[in-house]
Amino acid sequence: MNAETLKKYMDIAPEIEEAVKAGKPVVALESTILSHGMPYPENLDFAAKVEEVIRAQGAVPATMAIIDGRLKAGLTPAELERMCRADGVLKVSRRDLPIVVANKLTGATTVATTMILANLAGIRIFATGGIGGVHRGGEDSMDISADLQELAHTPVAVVCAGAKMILDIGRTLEYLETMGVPVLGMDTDDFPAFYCRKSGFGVDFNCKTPADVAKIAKTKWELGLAGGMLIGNPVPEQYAMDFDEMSAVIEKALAQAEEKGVKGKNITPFLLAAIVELTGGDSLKTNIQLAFNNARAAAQIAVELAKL
Ligand code: PSU
Ligand code: MN
Repeated sequence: MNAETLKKYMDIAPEIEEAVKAGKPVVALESTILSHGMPYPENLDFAAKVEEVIRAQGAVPATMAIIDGRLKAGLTPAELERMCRADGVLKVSRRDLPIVVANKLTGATTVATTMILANLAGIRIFATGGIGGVHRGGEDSMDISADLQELAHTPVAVVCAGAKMILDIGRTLEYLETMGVPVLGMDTDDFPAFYCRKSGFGVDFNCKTPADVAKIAKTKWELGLAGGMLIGNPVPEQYAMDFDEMSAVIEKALAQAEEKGVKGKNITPFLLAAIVELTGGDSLKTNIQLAFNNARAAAQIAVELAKL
């Protein structure tokens, strides 16, 4: 997209635009985690603090959203508040993007859409909580998050705490392999399972330091290999939840979804809210801490990438 067309559709905060131009570290953040992944007002507190975590490492945060049809990189406090209140805020994945923009609607960006906006703004590193993936029973329903296709095509490295067990983690990793997406571990051999540090499935390479990740990202893109990378960063030990306990909670949440006939784009937000309720809010604390942990790692990776 040329600069003129970009300006027609997108507002990039001056601080972010300058940092990108100067080759300084910038980290993208998504807004679906705010609007459809966490309750109000905890999401508002989180939204402000996660930006501070990134700044503390010497990087610039860039939260993405679509507001009244404008693509946004970097939100004002009032815009963050609007995303967190989530009143009339749509969940926007790749297929929804032209509809929301053309009709001047307001929406939160998923991992897929945040990658698209980050790429438009020239940002290569993105921190989230968990990614979408192949849903359990996906071999019949064909419910596979657009996040996975995006990782195959768009050159952004996504730092996550793995995937929730609401998904079929084995098939999610198989899909990423088929699509040619490197899956790296942040000092782990095991791909993490969001609330828990291990999923029982391996990563392609265990990176001991943020510099190791930056070196692989730089190499991938210099080689002209299209698409992104996924970095699995396990939740810190003290916030990790019991695997068996969470497995039982997730079974219950899935049963509720089935009973209520929840489908399509509503299934992920439904399950996230059900899990918070079933754990009496404990899962939310873990969710917030793992997202901070990912923001910190992503900022460190962005700092290392800026040195190369
Ligand atoms: N998984 C989480 N938390 C989240 C999401 C997924 O643990 O907030 C959000 C992300 O924005 C992700 C989206 O991109 O849900 C995936 O939705 P779907 O499965 O409909 O593609
Ligand atoms: Mn889906």
